[in-house]
Amino acid sequence: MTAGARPRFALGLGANVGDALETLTAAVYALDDLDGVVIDEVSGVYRTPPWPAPPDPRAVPQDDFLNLVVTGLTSLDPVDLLAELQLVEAAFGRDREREIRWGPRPLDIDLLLHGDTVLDTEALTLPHPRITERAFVLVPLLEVLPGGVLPGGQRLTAALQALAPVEGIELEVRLEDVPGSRVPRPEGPVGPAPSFRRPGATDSDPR
Ligand code: A4P
Ligand code: MG
Repeated sequence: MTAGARPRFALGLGANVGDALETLTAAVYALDDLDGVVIDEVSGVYRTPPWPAPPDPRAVPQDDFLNLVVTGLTSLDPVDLLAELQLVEAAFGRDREREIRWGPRPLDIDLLLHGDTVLDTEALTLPHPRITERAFVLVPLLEVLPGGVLPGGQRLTAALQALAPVEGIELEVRLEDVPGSRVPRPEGPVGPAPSFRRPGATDSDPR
């Protein structure tokens, strides 16, 4: 398959249990390591208040999340890619049996977009059905897809404007040297957590 034939995907990553920054950093490496997946853009890491927020009765009391969005190219079809994403979630400690919906989790990976695919099955809906309701997705997504338009024609900027005023979403850090990070960044380099060591890396492995 030629590079041009591979669709572009976008993933939303969120974490609010354990060392969320370390998890998100390691998860970007883990995703790029998947067969048939190359990460080419990584947004900043944003600190975001849990969604839904009070007074919404569905709100769950929990810590703030860290969120980021990555894009990349894949030779996997959407269903196979989702299966790989769920394996990565599990590898970072996510246990669907024990968690509550929209509650705390060590790592959540949502498949936001897979090329222009539109799908509505029990296992997979594309585009992700709640993109336009969530500033914690739209803010980092617009960073990596400026001018982005959803299959169906809705502009991401219009979706974000519809949520205004957007409050409490703060840029926490930009990951440097992960797959897809762009250098130099205008804000200057800010590294991942000093304790982070890529699983399986050796001293001779520069990545
Ligand atoms: N599924 C269908 N379509 C998709 C898709 N496009 N991507 C199915 C991923 N999964 C998809 O998802 C439930 C099922 O949806 C999956 O088994 C899959 O077959 P899940 O990730 O197991 O459950 P969930 O995460 O509790 O539900 P949901 O609705 O996906 O919620 P989110 O969007 O993942 O919400 N607040 C902030 N600030 N930041 C966050 O990151 N995250 C959540 C979780 C809630 N609040 C948050 C954050
Ligand atoms: Mg999810």
